[in-house]
Amino acid sequence: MVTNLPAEARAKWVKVMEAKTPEEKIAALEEFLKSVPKHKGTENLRLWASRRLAELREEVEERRRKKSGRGISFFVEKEGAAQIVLIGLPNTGKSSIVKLLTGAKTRIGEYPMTTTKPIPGMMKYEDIYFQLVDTPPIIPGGGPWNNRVIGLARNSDALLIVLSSEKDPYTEFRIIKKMLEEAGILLYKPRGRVVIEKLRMGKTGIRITLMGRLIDATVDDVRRLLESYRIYNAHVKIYGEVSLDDVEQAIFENKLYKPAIVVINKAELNINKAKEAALRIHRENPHLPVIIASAKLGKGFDKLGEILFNHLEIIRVYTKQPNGPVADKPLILRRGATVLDVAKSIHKDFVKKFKYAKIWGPSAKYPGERTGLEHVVMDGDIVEIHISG
Ligand SMILES: Nc1nc2c(ncn2[C@@H]2O[C@H](COP(=O)(O)OP(=O)(O)O)[C@@H](O)[C@H]2O)c(=O)[nH]1
Ligand SMILES: [Mg+2]
Repeated sequence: MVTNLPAEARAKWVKVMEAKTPEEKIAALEEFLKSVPKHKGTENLRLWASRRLAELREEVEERRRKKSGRGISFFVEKEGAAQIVLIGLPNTGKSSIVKLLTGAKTRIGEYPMTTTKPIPGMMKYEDIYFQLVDTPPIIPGGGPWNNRVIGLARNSDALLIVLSSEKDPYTEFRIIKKMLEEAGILLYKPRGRVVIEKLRMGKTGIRITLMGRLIDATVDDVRRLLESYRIYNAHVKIYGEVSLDDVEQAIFENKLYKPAIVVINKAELNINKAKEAALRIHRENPHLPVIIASAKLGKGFDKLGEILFNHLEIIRVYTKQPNGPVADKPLILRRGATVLDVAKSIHKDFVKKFKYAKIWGPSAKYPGERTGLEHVVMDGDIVEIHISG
């Protein structure tokens, strides 16, 4: 980035950070934008700030709509193991896919823009459900729902990017990827990550925790950079490989990684085009699963549940009370979770009173293995926690 922002602009940014309500944030951001000099070095920052402004204005508008009870709310309560938001251009088959996989009553249109609000439905996978959310279309060059669909994407657990083989699936993918990136949503895990937690209370100074490494700067450089933005109390966490630019970027926005799966729909209309696009997208984004499918024929979605499950990096753990039956509904945890996470999700007191756990299943060395809180659990484990008192 290297924005070389003048002191005035940096001071204005402090006001943005301190703003509490969306209205205050909007006012502060407007002031900030005015103070940012217009040159190549600040181009991305200005673009980002304008977009953030647009999103905040939508948020305020949305709240007003909700209060008045009129208009359409875009908020969708999460249900099931994960919320998966569909995203795509008009007429690509998003509504057809949600209807096919969940039975949700969402309208399918011969003409574009039939969907005007998000509609959720539940898709079964083994013993869990994924919540699929149908959405209005993204329209290149600006559509009435673009910002709000991006907002839904930001809050989701994963995305299903829906492309149509009818026209040009590869170009559609590029458009959506670019739009998400401009909103700070990444489809791949970045090589490094910076988290800046601003501390309000007390004079703690700047604490820097290196879980990874700074590639072009020292810890003191980071401290000086933050101080130039008048950030004096913060905890900075550095994961993976991080440059000073990444740190400056993180002062403004935290980039967000969203797992995504690409669905090339309407494949029966032009199977060669679908395959070509799949290859190209896969070559350029080797981490992204790509599915070739047809909602019309109901084909290509057999493996979607399994792919989602793996790509989301979640696991199922079944709890049981000593001498009790195994819960039939699993806890959903992140891969790498430990007995501590299991205990926490049962009850906060379970961590304090913890004595030991007994484990059956993939992570147990033998059935009923006794472990401590640090034991890493795996998909399919049965965990019995013993507490004192
Ligand atoms: N040929 C074909 N048409 C489809 C397929 N999926 C959806 N459609 C049709 O494409 C049109 C738009 O579908 P819809 O689900 O409303 O798309 P949305 O705008 O992305 O929600 C409708 O006429 C659907 O019947 C498919 O796999 N193949
Ligand atoms: Mg639709």
